[in-house]
Amino acid sequence: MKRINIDSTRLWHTIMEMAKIGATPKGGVKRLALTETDKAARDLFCFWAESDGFEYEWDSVGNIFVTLQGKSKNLPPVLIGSHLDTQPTGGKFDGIYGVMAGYEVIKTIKEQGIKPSRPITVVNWTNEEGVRFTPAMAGSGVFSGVYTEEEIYNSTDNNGMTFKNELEKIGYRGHRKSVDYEAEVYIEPHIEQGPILESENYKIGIVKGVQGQLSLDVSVTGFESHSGSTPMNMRKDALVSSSKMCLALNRMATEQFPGSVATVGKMIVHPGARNTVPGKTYFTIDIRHPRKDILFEMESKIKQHFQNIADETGTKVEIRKAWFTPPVIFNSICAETLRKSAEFLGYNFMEMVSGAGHDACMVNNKVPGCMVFVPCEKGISHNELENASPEDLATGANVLLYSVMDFAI
Ligand code: HGY
Ligand code: MN
Ligand code: MN
Repeated sequence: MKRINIDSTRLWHTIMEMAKIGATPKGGVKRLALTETDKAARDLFCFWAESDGFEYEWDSVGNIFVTLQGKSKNLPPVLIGSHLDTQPTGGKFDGIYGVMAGYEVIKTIKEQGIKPSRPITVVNWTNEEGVRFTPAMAGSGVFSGVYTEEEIYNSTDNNGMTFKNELEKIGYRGHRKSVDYEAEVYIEPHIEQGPILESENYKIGIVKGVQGQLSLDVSVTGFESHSGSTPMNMRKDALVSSSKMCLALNRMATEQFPGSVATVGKMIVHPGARNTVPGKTYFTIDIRHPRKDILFEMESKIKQHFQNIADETGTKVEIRKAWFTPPVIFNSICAETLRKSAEFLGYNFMEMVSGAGHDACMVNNKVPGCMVFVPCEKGISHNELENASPEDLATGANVLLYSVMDFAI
């Protein structure tokens, strides 16, 4: 077969066009799920699909599917995808690269006049980041049967707006039940979001699996009192108690559980007045580890430690599980196909496990699949400085192109 390539200039252009939607002054992107900026990115994706003559639709939780039809319309598609929603201080490439690389692949195949034997579909999953609505990976989770539509519809943001209403408001609540979609195989291209590929000079990461992720919500209740007239030994300071808990969590991850990571990413302090001792806090915990049993051991240690701290500080602590995604092992045949494509194209590659979570973790419950990583600058991600080179992005898209053709032609 004559060698074909994706159009790297066009791929870079589509990513930069998407990056204009929700662009931040520091060069990042803020596009939280189901906001007007998310709608604008969705509209642009559908406008491109319409202009380029692809079929497109969205399902009951707003996942958008863009399809290059095959000789047989009835065979389940080869599915490629990722997400267009971002972190509040997100970058141009996390998620967006996977959707645009998939789109560039179906454009290339169509331009080459190649008619695949089965459909090839590119998907934008709703609410992968889980910033505005929990849980994360909600759209892919409903598609895969991990979450029910009702669970996700009833999720609310900080202002009490429901996922369902916000989805309807932006016009992306489709009729077709997400869980009814089938696919033959799923491939998710993504930037690594870590430093390994770049530091070890590899162009391609064949992702064998993803570490497990446990998200907890913590509320600490003390007693509001006057910051000037309340003696230190009579205080029930919810923020001091929470700070001790944060430090205990950090020590747990750095000293007791090697290979784990733990983060308190968000904290709300009530009432948040300079001269009132805080009576209540709410904060989030995100812990990750390649082994499920270790995550559960960390969870029980957290409960013990936090209760001891609450007792010492005269406060009350409540801990609720927000979501749990077990460690994932991807499909070996799919990984082998990616490996063969990288070899055929002459790109050096390494096999790896992903530190970050992805929609592929959810999809893996229903459709065999794998991920292909490309390097990002200094491994920086979930940061407005996130960056990647047009060459590296094109390399990953070419590996995707040959892997997709292996499954679909
Ligand atoms: O949290 C994650 O790992 C993903 O980036 N949403
Ligand atoms: Mn992502
Ligand atoms: Mn992310």
